[in-house]
Amino acid sequence: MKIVSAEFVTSAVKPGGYPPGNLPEVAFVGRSNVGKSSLINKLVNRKGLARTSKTPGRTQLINFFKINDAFILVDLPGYGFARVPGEVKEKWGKMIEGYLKHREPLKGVALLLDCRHTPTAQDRQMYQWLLHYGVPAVVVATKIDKLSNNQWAKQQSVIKKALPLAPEHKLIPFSAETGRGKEEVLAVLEGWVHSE
Ligand SMILES: Nc1nc2c(ncn2[C@@H]2O[C@H](COP(=O)(O)OP(=O)(O)OP(=O)(O)O)[C@@H](O)[C@H]2O)c(=O)[nH]1
Ligand SMILES: [Mg+2]
Repeated sequence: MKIVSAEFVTSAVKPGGYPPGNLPEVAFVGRSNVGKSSLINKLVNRKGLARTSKTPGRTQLINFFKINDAFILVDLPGYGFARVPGEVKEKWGKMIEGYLKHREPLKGVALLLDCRHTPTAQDRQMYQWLLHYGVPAVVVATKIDKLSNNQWAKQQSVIKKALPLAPEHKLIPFSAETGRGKEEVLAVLEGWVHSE
């Protein structure tokens, strides 16, 4: 798929703020700092489109980006960030779940995991939740530039076992630094946005 245009549409905390219309949407979920915003930027080749940061908790709202005037990529706030107060954490949880549960144009979700780490309880919960609701999903292992092929071969089994990964789901190694995995992720998204 060729990306010819990418533009920020809006930020929202609740359904009233989601963009109107019914362009198909694809959402990115995962722990804070896993690389959701970086992945979006790499997919669309626009470094500063989604704001990224070394500090976890950068994305605090649901951000919508329109691609090719044909579909929307949704950057969700990260979960599992220890340094936010309980109250805020709860608000974020509701924001993420509220979107995933009720968003009609949602066609699929990419769950991002850091390739170096064993999935956390929240990662597994998120994955099980997607399975339970039958949301089309793909699992993306981010920051793959940090592992050798050998290390990834081992770590891949750790991740598959921990989730545990269902046979219908792909696990795609990805790097926002090198672009590895970009075409594969785009192909999955293309399948979703063109499905009826
Ligand atoms: N080496 C490497 N670093 C990456 C990669 N992707 C993201 N990073 C770095 O990881 C940090 C977090 O990236 P973000 O894209 O802001 O992460 P996020 O998931 O959007 O974080 P929140 O908005 O806090 O939920 C930044 O310092 C990025 O430069 C990657 O593929 N390789
Ligand atoms: Mg972010």
